[in-house]
Amino acid sequence: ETRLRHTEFVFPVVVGTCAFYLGKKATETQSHKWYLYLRGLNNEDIGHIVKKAVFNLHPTFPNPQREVTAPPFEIEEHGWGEFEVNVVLHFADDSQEQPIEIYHKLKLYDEADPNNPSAKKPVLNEQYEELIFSEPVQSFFNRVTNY
Ligand code: SLL
Repeated sequence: ETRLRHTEFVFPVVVGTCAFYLGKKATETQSHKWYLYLRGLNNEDIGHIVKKAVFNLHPTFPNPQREVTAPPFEIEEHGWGEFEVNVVLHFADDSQEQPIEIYHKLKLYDEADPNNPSAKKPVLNEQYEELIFSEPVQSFFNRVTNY
């Protein structure tokens, strides 16, 4: 299938984590509840472009490779420590694009106030990414730009 030369399609997304200290319910291994997600920049649908997100967690988690095959591309977990998450994105079949990898840090502590884990505020860490499809396949390009 034809690839469009000199053409680029850019799709902005956000990879994020949001963590909540469990306070009185905190235990040694589960001090926080957290969410990890991939979303469109303005919360728009991304399911027409991304078909699967694989979230590779720290090996201390049971079944650390978490696959989400439909939106919302999000997982919820409990844990005790910060680590770097590896996120692999798989694109719609008609894109004929290879998966890409993004690294993102799960933050549990607010560095402005590191000694106060009991702070009631959730700790948010979001990262802007641009998915860049250069010389995209024509049918994919037409489909996503007319979406
Ligand atoms: C380190 N950054 O370098 C840390 C690793 C791993 C956190 C943090 C597991 C939770 C569970 C969990 O929170 N791991 O046991 O279910 O040592």
